[in-house]
Amino acid sequence: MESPLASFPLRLSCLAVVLTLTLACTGSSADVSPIDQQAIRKHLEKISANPHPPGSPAQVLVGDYLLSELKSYGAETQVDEFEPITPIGRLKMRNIWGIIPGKTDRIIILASHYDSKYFKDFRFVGANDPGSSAALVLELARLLVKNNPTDYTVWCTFFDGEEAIDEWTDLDSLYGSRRFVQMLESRNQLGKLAALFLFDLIGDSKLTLRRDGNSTPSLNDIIWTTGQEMGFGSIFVQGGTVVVDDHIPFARAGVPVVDLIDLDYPEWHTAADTVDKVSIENVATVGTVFLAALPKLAKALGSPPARRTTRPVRRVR
Ligand code: 1BN
Ligand code: ZN
Repeated sequence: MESPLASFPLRLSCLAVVLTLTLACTGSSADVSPIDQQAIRKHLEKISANPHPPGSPAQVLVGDYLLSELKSYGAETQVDEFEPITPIGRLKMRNIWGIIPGKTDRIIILASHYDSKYFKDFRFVGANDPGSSAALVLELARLLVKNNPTDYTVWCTFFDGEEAIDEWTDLDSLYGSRRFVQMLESRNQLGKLAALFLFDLIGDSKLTLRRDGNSTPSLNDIIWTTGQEMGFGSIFVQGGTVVVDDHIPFARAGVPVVDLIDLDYPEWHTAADTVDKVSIENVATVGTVFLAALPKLAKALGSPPARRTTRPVRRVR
């Protein structure tokens, strides 16, 4: 008679196949995501503890928090201070970014704004706008320091002064991103920038992200197809929208851009945009999909030429 153990390896491999299929069928790709939802919650609570419009003491504290987190991950940090004229006078602002080295000096920017909109009549902490996206970009920085899956240098960037101080106009909005593009131009670094990926309002409990018409279609397609293939078609939905946000100064300068944003958020720019409205799971899903798409995005942007470490050698005939 055949020993009960004789078919053991076969049974084991059958079990492995069944387990793999079960995981695939339950769409649990997010289960293996490296994104730490507790970390996102911690960042969100810190960033959205108080109203923090540009120029306020609370915004200085939020900026200091971003800097100390980026440093704690091992990223080199940079700060650009500026003082634009706004409808309520000059305001001190800071753009902040963490640098994650790659094999080349060509740059991909992952970005969020980190100012909450100034409202004089009510308390606005901006948990989804911008807390959710600023928290995600911090978490992406932590993970990318450990493993940058591209050859690009990645800058995890936080823009100040995205919101209009009064009414949204070309001059009263996007203070930080307009300044950032000017800074890159003045440093002759704009040519090094391969793409900018912007996150904004990504924490609605009914999150629906539509391709933005001001973003680069081929890059949009990579992200939305990845999201749908991973089983998140209810978030990465078909259809389009057109958004003006921090990606526009970059798009105007000829940089490929994507804005991941859901403006269909009932609490948008109201006192009810508080931490309890943010779905940490949806924020994490956006991060999981973006991380899965990143190698494909980098490939689509072209392999950057390797940074020369030695002087070119002249061939002698
Ligand atoms: C995004 C988040 N925006 C402001 N907070 C930009 C925007 C302003 C988008 C007005 C649509 C209308
Ligand atoms: Zn806003």
